Amino acid sequence: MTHLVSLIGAPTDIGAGAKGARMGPEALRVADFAAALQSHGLEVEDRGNLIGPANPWLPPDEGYRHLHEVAAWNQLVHDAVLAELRIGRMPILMGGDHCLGLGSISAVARHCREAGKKLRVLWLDAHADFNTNELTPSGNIHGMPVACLCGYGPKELIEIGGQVPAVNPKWIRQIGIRSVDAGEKRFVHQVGLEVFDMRYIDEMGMRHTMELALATMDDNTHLHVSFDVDFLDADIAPGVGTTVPGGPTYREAQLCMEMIADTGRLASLDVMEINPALDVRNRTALIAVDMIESLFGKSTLMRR
Ligand code: HAR
Ligand code: MN
Ligand code: MN
Ligand code: MN
Repeated sequence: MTHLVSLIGAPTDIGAGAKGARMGPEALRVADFAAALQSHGLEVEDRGNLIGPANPWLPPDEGYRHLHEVAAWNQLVHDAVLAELRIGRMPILMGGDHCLGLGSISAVARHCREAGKKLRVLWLDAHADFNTNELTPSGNIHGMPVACLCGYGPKELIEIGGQVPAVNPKWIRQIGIRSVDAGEKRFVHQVGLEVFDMRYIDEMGMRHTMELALATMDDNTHLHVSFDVDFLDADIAPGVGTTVPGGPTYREAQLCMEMIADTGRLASLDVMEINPALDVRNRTALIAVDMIESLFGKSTLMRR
């Protein structure tokens, strides 16, 4: 929608089960993320990194690890993302673990309310991230942001965007899902989340999947993409804390990104969970940059 892009670094793994996603923003910079975006006609400002609490690496307390620190980081992300949207720029959040999708999307939802826009969220992930403190097997809050956005979670997380729930589950489409905990699965069904899991993609193909995921948007839709890099098959993106085999191939993921680009509606983006400590020669940041280039129209030689 706009060609003005702002990069926001959120160097933390406060919600994750492995340390290292705190280095994600720097890995993207080393992979020349800004220059790649500029090569597609975007004007890019790197706002630098947010500065939040350190990771104390504690066990769960009442089903949450680091709840207060997670809330503090999400508040910082919320404020930074909202500030960019209010000046008409497209925020790109460089994570950091995926618990920060909560702050980012809470801000996007608030902006949509203010601007009278409809919101569509594409959640590209191996995981549904729909746990609560009672359902979670780990206490890691990066497994909970979608539930929090839908109003299921602790007060200090669900209220960040100023309205509960921040997001109606009907606005969300999840794509690439292949690892969901047992209780989480029941809850996803109960709430009626629209999930295009790997079985669906295997049977119906990425093209049909994306046609459905992108259907019923219009000129007034703000499209947010929350890209958890573990969405990609672990063979092409090893540098994430929770790899799950059997994800989209390079070509399937490219098609997914290209079809999003073709809508012309992308208005905000999260790039999450890159963990350089687990990576090989920055491969995962490089492939993320490659995918995001397609999200901004790189591969589109011919328009239908
Ligand atoms: N479902 C697991 C849990 O809640 C794994 C969490 C998700 N990991 C992520 N987020 N990388 O997508 O502990
Ligand atoms: Mn706007
Ligand atoms: Mn995730
Ligand atoms: Mn994930």
